[in-house]
Amino acid sequence: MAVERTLSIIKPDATRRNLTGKINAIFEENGLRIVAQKRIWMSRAHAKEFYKVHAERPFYASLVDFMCSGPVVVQVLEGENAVAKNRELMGATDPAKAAPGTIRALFAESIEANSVHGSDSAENAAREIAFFFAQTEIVG
Ligand code: IDP
Ligand code: MG
Repeated sequence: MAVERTLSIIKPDATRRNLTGKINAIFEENGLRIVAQKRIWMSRAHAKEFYKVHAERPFYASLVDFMCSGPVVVQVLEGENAVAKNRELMGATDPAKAAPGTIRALFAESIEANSVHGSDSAENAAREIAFFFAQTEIVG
């Protein structure tokens, strides 16, 4: 295993319900360190660009609207196997299928408003971190 970084987003459904601290506690209790974090309100252009891999999917327009519906907290998490570890802590995309105790099982409102985003590969993590953060904004 190696120390990795991954990009996490606490989505608008979770910031609206003041869940940032509870979600961050789950990361920290499970060995992921928050090495950069900021609260932003994504523009439509940014949301469309960030999720462009899903541009042909039927849920794309609604997903873009949702991601712009309120503030989000974007963060860089660091730790052993951080990409896979974060995906494990998040749980399945559909909260109905997420394992008990995972962030989505605990907090998600729906398959769309599912509280968190996490990069799905080391390659995408690097791309997504660069999308949101300058090198000088990340500790270490
Ligand atoms: P992931 O976030 O677990 O990696 P993806 O398949 O990459 O899931 O989908 C990106 C995001 O799009 C999901 O987190 C969720 O917000 C939304 N989404 C995915 N599938 C659906 C769907 O079937 N209906 C509505 N929204 C969806
Ligand atoms: Mg994904």
